[in-house]
Amino acid sequence: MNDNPPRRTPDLVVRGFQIFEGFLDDAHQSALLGDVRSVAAAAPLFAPTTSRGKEMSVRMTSAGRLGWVSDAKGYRYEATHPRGMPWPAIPDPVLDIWRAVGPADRLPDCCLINFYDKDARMGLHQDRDEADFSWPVVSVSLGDDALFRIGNLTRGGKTESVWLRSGDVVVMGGDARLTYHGVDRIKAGTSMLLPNGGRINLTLRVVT
Ligand SMILES: O=C(O)CCC(=O)C(=O)O
Ligand SMILES: [Mn+2]
Repeated sequence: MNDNPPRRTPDLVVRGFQIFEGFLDDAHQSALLGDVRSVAAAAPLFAPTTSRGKEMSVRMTSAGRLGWVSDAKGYRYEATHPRGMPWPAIPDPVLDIWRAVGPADRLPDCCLINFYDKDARMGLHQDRDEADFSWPVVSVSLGDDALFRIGNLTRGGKTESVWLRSGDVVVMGGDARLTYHGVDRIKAGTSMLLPNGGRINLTLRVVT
């Protein structure tokens, strides 16, 4: 990110989700991957379970004051990793993305890091574990392409899908803050960023 990033307009708006295609160039993606690896070295990826005990296919960890966890007690934010360590700070280059596309008056409390292998997916859901939905969610894609599905403000109804590619940034805010969304599949071999393939998604959120 340069010192004074120009405020871009989104390349695509789908049901209120603003999509900035190729927001991060290759050098920024590689640098960000290094930052994500440092976070995962301090706070290892874990496989969350749903409250019904089913293991999710996506592995996760977080950076920031609060991290998102899910287990038998349900979905929530916690100040520590399931193994007890504090979450590492959100790397500054990640905050720069929020500074470029997000609101200026507050920084995110949480950077959730999702790792998808070629078979992982994420079912349609709303992001609703935060206290104030007036703050947007900013999402960053790294690695293999993902088929991202966008639904409605309530479950059901017609959906639209877009491919998210490495370096794309999505802002989910305003009237679309509670729109259902999910990841249907990962297309293996579409990016060279991760040597063993797969996809990393970062989601930045104001939690409290
Ligand atoms: O992986 C993505 O693009 C979306 C992730 C997501 O919706 C979430 O973590 O809540
Ligand atoms: Mn989500």
